[in-house]
Amino acid sequence: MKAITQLFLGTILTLTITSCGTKEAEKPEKERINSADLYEAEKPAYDPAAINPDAAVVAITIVADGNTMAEMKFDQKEIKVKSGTTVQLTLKNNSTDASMPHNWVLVHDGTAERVATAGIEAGKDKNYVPSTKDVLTATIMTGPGETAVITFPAPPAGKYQFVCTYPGHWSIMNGVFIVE
Ligand SMILES: [Cu+2]
Repeated sequence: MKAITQLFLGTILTLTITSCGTKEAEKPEKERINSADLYEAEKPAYDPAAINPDAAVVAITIVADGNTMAEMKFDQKEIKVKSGTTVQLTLKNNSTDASMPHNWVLVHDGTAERVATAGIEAGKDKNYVPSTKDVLTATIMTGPGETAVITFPAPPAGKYQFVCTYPGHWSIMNGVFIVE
């Protein structure tokens, strides 16, 4: 009798293991856990329009100066903001020379050159801002004496870059944007 019971239990155990083993494989493709899905879920796309009305607003003014390629510069090389805030960024183009249009483009760290190069291709109609995931947000292109204001939620904590994508400007007109 003991032997029969053991055999019986053994059979149940084997059946259970077998059915567990086949269940996962029988699941439709989309119900299975997929590492790529998890990666997407952990990294939602940044939405510059998703402003939290309760967030503190941080006003930042950045000035673009100079009337020649040798003189042109942003007056700041580094901007720091706290995560969870709303950033209201004002770009003031203080130049007086028609050859000095500037914009302010927030990009993922290490992509300033790539974005600016793609910006040339994007052309004047797109303010020299390419449509790529490298770009988080951007102002319009300002002419001499003009000002542009953009409001956007601080992206997730980390290091970013800002850059002017007017052709020929990126290597001088860039800086670091840190979200703490
Ligand atoms: Cu510029």
